[in-house]
Amino acid sequence: MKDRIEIIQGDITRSDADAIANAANTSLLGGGGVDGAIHRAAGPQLLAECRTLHGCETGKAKITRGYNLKAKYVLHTPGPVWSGGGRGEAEKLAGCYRSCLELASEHGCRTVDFPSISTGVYGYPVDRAARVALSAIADYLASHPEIERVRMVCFDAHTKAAYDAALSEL
Ligand code: AR6
Repeated sequence: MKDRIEIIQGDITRSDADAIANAANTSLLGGGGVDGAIHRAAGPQLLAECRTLHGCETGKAKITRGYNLKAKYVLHTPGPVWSGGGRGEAEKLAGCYRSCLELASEHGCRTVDFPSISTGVYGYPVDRAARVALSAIADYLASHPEIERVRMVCFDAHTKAAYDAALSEL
């Protein structure tokens, strides 16, 4: 599976993948960080569709169209807020990646791009988040050949270095 996972540095709003994930909150009504950037790039129709979804649980995901994005779909997933690691954060974070990939498969996507969920405002230590994310992705890919490529789109060099290290340990 490792050969179907790529780590790059960049801006996920410019992604040409079939679907991109959004590090959302449980309201699905937008926010700062990558969520704000995705809503700005997709245009107001994205928020209009999100309003019809009535939120989403932490660790699950909901899908919308991508509107003005190149990506056909957005996979909205609220990550866990880090509170020391003893509150099921890792299971919830793995659930985010798995739930997004399940929706992507159901909708015929072959390529999916993710931001580093929970490692901004939600405070999840990036080294730990990277290990959880990549093992959840690798587990999914092992039984789902329909997904050809999953890319982690890291906003900064420090985040990319953490995912590069986690991938080499996988
Ligand atoms: N492309 C890729 N990654 C980005 C981009 C971008 N354009 N912009 C930021 N990042 P965060 P969270 C990175 O805070 O921790 C929102 O308000 C960023 O550098 O966006 O899951 C939501 O509504 C970091 O590495 O998400 C929630 O309330 C990563 O994306 C809350 O923040 C995630 O940072 C979710 O917090």
